[in-house]
Order: sequence, then C-alpha cells, then structure tokens
Amino acid sequence: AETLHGTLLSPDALRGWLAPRSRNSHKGSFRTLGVVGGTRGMAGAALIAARAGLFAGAGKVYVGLLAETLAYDPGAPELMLRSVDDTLEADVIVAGPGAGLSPSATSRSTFERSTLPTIIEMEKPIVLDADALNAIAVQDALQASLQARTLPAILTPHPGEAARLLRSTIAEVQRDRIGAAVALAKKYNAHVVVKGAGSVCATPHGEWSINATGNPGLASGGTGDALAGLIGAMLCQGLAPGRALAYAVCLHGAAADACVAQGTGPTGLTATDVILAARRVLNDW
Ligand code: NPW
Ligand code: AMP
Ligand code: MG
Repeated sequence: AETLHGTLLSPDALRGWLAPRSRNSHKGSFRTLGVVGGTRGMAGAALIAARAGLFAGAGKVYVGLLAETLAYDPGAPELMLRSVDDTLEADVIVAGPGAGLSPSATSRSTFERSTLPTIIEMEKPIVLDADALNAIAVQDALQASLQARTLPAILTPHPGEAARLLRSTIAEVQRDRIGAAVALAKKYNAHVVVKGAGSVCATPHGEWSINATGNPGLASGGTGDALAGLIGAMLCQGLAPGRALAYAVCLHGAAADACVAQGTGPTGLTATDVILAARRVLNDW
C-alpha cells in the first residue's frame, strides 16, 4: 500500500492483489472471520458486516452477537452464529458494528470492559469500527495497547467517530480530512480510513491516499458496517492490513457505483445491495 501514497485509489491501482482461487482451494484456504457486535436493536449491523465478509470471500464467518436473540440469519443462513467467546477463535476479527455505547463509565458493557481490550491484545488482524471506536475514544488505556501491536489494527471512523477519537469536532475533521486520517494513524499505530465522500486512507507511517469510487447512495444506515466486513474478508484472503483497507474501500465505492449505473440508487440504495454488488465487482476485477 506504501506505493499508493498521495494517489487516488481506483480499480486500476489494485487489480491483481487478490490471486485467482486455486482449483484445489477449500474453505480453510480462506480462513475464518469473526464479527463481534450487534447488541439488542442493532443485531442487523453485525449481520451486515458478517454477510459482507461472506459475500466477499472469507472461508467461514462466525458472528458473536451481543444480543443472544437470533438463532440464525434468515438472509444468510451460511453465517455461523456463535457465542462471543467462540467468535474470538476466528482468524480475523471485526469488532464494533452495533455494539452499543454506554452512557457513562460506571455502566460499561462487558464488550467495552473486557471483550474489546482482549481483541486489541490479540496477535491477529483486527478491524475496529463504530462503537469499538467510541469505546477507545473514552478509554485511554486502549490507546497504549493499540500502539503496542506488532500487526497494526485497522480503524474505520466516519467523521463523527474521528472527531471523538481526536477530541476534536466534525467541522475540524472535515476541514482537513487528510490531516485527520494521518493524525489518527500515528496516534493509534493503525491503518485508518476517514470515511465519507472521498474517503482518506492512511498508514501508521503517515502515507495517505484518497478513494475515487463511491457516491451519495452510500449515505444510508448500514453501509459502514458492510465496509467493515469487506475489509475482514480481504484480510481473510491474505492481504496485509494496508492493502486490505485500500482494496475494500475502493471495492465498496465501486459496488455502489455499479448499483447506481443499474438504477439501484442513489436514492434507496441499501447496504445489502452494496454487498451483493461488491461480490459481482470483485469477481470482475
Ligand atoms: P450529523 O449529525 O448526522 O450531521 P454515531 P452511527 C456524524 C450502528 N448501526 N460527514 C453525524 O453527523 C453502528 O454500527 C446499526 C459528516 C453524527 O454527528 C453503531 O454501532 C444499524 N458527519 C451505531 O449504530 C444501521 C458525519 O457522526 C454522528 C458523517 C451508531 O452509529 C445503522 C453520527 O455517528 C448503524 O450503522 C459524514 N460523512 N457520517 C443496524 N441496522 O443495526 C457521520 N457523521 O453517533 O456514531 O451514530 O454512525 O449511526
Ligand atoms: P457509516 O457512517 O459508518 O455507516 O459509513 C458510511 C459509508 O458510506 C462509508 O464507507 C462512507 O465513506 C460512505 N459514504 C457515505 N456518504 C457518502 C458519500 N456522499 N459519498 C461517498 N461515500 C459515502
Ligand atoms: Mg458506522
């Protein structure tokens, strides 16, 4: 990904990063993705991330739902709903979509107090999104554990989450999106995307690129959760964190562009549409 510094991300830049599937490959070849999130009322966020991982090529996908109310995902029965602890056995972890945010330090959930700190200390590829980021923003101890990682984490804040992490404001983040992405990448020793029109990716060394794909059809609930799962799938298929992030960000936008070209959006475009289109675009690249 280093070679992308200062460039626009476009499909041409990353074609060929994923090797064609070998004829003898099996589900174990593409590893297991675990998604942890989805508290009561937001189970959908974790399921969207998990479906994105499944439809973009992860070998197996575990879902550790914080709300233990769903026995299976009727929209993607292939997903293996597990306890949170069992989900942490997966090769790659996406944490945070729909995980929920406690109103105060005294009412923190098990996810915030224990599961998330455990995930950050795991020596495997991790993607932290949504309420995982909100938890990091208020727990200073987690910053040190992120910095101590040998394999940098991937953080996927939208401008609101980026402002919380930087103790800044949304207006301030938007005024210098590259500066915000680079500052976050250095502060947390992570690969970071500051999302929103013209998503900015940054590496822990401060290299950055701007995504050229995507459109306002993505401005609907759940599309960020889908991105988190796409990144997880790219990690499962062997891309290093910098490349997994750039590839998934570009793919996510290109999938939305393909939907709009067919009349599915921008108005009414859903995260589910984006995941299904990502599968088509991915197999075409
Ligand atoms: P405003 O005020 O709208 O202008 P939150 P969340 C700002 C889950 N979900 N440019 C925004 O600005 C998620 O996974 C569950 C500028 C506002 O201030 C999380 O766990 C779903 N500003 C949880 O909900 C589907 C921008 O950020 C703040 C911006 C809460 O996540 C939906 C909002 O951020 C959802 O994904 C931009 N491009 N983007 C489900 N089906 O279960 C955002 N902002 O308070 O972190 O709320 O993003 O909805
Ligand atoms: P989230 O806010 O976490 O649901 O993430 C929203 C996703 O949609 C991110 O990947 C954003 O980059 C993308 N997105 C939202 N609005 C736009 C827009 N106007 N143009 C391009 N991408 C967008
Ligand atoms: Mg989000």
